[in-house]
Amino acid sequence: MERSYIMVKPDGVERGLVGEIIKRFELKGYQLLAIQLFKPTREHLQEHYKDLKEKPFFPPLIEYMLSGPVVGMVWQGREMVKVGRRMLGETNPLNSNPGTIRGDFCIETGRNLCHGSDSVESAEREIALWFPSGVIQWERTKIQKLIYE
Ligand code: DAT
Ligand code: MG
Repeated sequence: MERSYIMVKPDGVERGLVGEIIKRFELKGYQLLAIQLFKPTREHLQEHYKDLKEKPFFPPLIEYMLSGPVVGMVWQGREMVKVGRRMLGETNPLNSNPGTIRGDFCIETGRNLCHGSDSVESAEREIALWFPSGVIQWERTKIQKLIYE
């Protein structure tokens, strides 16, 4: 089982899309391990996006991420990182297929609603950054056998 850090960005929170995004991961069969509304500091966001700090879009990205609260989540399941990103869609929402979150609900790269870890290593780094005291590792009983062989 893999874990991924999935985050609803300020536009998604303010537009009332938190429930819709949670619903998609729940209906897929993934398991929620942690969820919290955060008002992160600039330093925290710079750490989260540190791989992008040389990019020209880094300053506006940080301002956008500071524009309101975000909802950070940890989801767990088989191939969670790859499938989670497929469920989010492409970085540019105009390249995202209908049926994906970005494909269905947004238009601009700089307002693309959600974040998903891009590798297992970055997922574990991001989970430790946003949930430093750890997450609840709970076992599902009956439903686990209905979702996995
Ligand atoms: P993703 O969020 O799909 O993993 P990323 O990690 O490359 O994409 O970039 C993080 C965020 O930065 C992305 O969600 C939106 C913004 N961004 C990425 N590429 C951009 C670009 N070319 N122009 C403007 N913003 C960009
Ligand atoms: Mg990324």
